[in-house]
Amino acid sequence: WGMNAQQYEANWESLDQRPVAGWFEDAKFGIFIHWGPYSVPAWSPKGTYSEWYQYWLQSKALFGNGNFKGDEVYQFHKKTYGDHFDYYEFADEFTADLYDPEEWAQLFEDSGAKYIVLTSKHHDGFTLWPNEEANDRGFAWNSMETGAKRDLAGELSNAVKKTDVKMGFYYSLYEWYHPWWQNDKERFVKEHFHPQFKDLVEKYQPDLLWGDGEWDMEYEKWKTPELMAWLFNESSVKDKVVINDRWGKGIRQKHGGYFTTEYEAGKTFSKPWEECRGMGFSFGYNQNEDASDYNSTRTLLLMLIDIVSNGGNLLLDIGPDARGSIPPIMQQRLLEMGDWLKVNGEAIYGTRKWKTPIQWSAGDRKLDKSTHYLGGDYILKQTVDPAPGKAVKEVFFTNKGNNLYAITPKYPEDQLIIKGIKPSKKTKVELLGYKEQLSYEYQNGNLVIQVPNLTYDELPCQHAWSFKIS
Ligand code: FUL
Repeated sequence: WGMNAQQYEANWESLDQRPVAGWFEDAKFGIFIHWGPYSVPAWSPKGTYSEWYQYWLQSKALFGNGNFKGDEVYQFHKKTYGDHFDYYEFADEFTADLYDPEEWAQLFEDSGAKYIVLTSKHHDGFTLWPNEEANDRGFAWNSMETGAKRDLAGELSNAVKKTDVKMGFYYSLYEWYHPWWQNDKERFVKEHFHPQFKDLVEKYQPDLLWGDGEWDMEYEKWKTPELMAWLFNESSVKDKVVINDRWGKGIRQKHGGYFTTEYEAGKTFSKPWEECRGMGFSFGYNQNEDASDYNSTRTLLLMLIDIVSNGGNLLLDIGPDARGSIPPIMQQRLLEMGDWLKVNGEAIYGTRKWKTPIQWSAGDRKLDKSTHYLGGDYILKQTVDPAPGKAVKEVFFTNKGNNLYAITPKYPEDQLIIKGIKPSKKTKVELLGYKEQLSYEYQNGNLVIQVPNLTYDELPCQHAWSFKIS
């Protein structure tokens, strides 16, 4: 994809011409990591984002208006840390003393994820790497000079680059309480945002940059077309870097690199795209979420399969704690997804959307509103547990070359019927992870596959099964 044969101009028309590197669309599964001073309290009301802790704390403290659940954070904060404990003091308790980047990298590999995206800086402005601009508030506000005293981002980048997993950084454009952001936006962009972003790029030469916090200001004022033209024409990653679509108000799902959705499963695009979400709801670690708030491995896998059959990637989030441990429930979900991908990865990685992404059963396909996208309910209702009269997604398809993969969320009893597929003389059918070829017939315009009757222990995997039709 010789993407750098050309110089890009500082406008979206030109920048949009640049193809998204093929590895991104092949990768399908990535891990998002939200980690920062908010990982110290690691608390917010259920159904909210714990990485927004400072915002809710301050809005209550400043305006006393009990903003969207803000009051609960304020009350929690007062009770736990007292009246005079400032959010900025969390930096010293963000110790990362159990942080082992090599161990994290091993977990990512074992999960089957092909890329990760770490919050280099969230909306609180704290950087996980030594950066000068982070301190232009007048005090140290980066991980190298506070609690952890380490280059957390750089260490992870080094560890991950020794593996086949690609390294990405999330980067928030705006910062809630940066004085220049509040009083002098031009100065914020010129003296803070642009040089800081360039420092991140040139220090770690990431494979992917995930902008965010863009929605409060137009791209012209952010001068992101200029910055992206620098990235594509001049930076050390100009030939490889992948970007998302959050680079100014109104840009999302219109311009940039690949398109992003956030708890919006069900949308699809012709451009490469990616759905991000937590395992429960929050992105940052939220100790208020219980085991029952976490989606099961099966639900998460069905989400992945659903998204992949629609041509997208899943960027699934984890929230390490302040000491640098990844909560075991998150590790377990990742490892179990990895077990499934070891058997079924062939039906996921490197595939593309097929002309028919999904085979539905008869019935009504509309979800009722209570089956929302925030939990995993929608996917369970669409696959294994439909309400009466509702259609169910019987088969998810993916395509790679001459192979069609049919992934079923239920292990078929005796037969799997694939509608409208005509085998040729050379057609072979296999079940991934099972040694023998499967026999099939062509009946009434459908491919009818004979499925071996296997016991629980004989099944090649759990949760979903992949039939390869070549
Ligand atoms: C959002 C942010 O506001 C959230 O905190 C989170 O980082 C998510 C991925 O993007 O827009």
